[in-house]
Amino acid sequence: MEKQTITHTSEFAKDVQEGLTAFPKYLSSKYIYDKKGDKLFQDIMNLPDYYLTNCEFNILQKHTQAIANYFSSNNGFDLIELGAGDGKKTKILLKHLANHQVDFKYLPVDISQNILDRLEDSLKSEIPAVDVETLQGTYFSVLQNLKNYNKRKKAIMVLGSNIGNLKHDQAIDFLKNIQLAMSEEDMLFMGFDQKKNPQTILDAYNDTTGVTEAFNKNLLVRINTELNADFNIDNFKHWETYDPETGTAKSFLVSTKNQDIEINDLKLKVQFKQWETIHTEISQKYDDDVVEWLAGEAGLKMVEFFTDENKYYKNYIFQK
Ligand code: AVI
Repeated sequence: MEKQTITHTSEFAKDVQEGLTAFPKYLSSKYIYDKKGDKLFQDIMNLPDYYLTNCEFNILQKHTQAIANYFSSNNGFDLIELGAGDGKKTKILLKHLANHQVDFKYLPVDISQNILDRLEDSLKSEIPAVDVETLQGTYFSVLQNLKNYNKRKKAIMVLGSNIGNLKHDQAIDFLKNIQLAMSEEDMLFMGFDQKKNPQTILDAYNDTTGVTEAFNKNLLVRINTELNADFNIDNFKHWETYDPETGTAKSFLVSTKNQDIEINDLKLKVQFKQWETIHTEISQKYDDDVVEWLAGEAGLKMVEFFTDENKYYKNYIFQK
């Protein structure tokens, strides 16, 4: 019987083909996040060296009342969180709002219905007073639909310095899309990891436990399982760089030997020379000037920020 040809037209297949036939090779970090990638990221957030999560947790804990004051309005408000995750940090705010009987609705947005279902279940048992409506989809499609939602104040929240995984031009587009969904009274509350001692940043992305390495290599694991490829992940090394001038941390996978990889579903053979790289992720670090510039380009102005005692991390409030 003739072997059946599977033609892959998925975005993942297309992007893998494009990135691994380019010079230098690259893959998008957005593909790290399947079920296993989500779990590895949860593990990263619990690493002592990955300071971002704790800093933001502390900021939310210390400034809950002030943040809540910015969000609140006489007719109540809708709290829209883009990339909700497990909600661990958001729950600090939700508990405070519920305890103070503030009139609000929580709308977590995520691409993964699985994550949203788990979040909704945990909220039902932990903070039953919160009115929740989950919204599954890409940020872009959900923002489009939210433009005229409810006609009352919107507080849009993006935690975790997720914007740092975008290059500046993409970050401006992202902010612009949010700005277009906002009206005059709405606010955007967003976390930005700050420039700091370069060693602290490198340590956050180079943990000795190997979790970040497994997270980065999950890209190759996905290509193996979803596109029928034969990457031997032991033949690649996780490598992190940080440029203190630009504030850009970069992740790579480095081929430790000459090797040929077959990606059967793409009918593609990819050759790697020894020490050749695949660039997989950027994690941008910021200062106030850069944040103000990005916001300005997107038609937003910074009205306030909150930080931790080391000034490692900042959550900014923006308005139109
Ligand atoms: C999700 N994102 C903000 C993380 C970061 O810090 O860039 C992803 C990550 N990559 C390696 N460790 C964590």
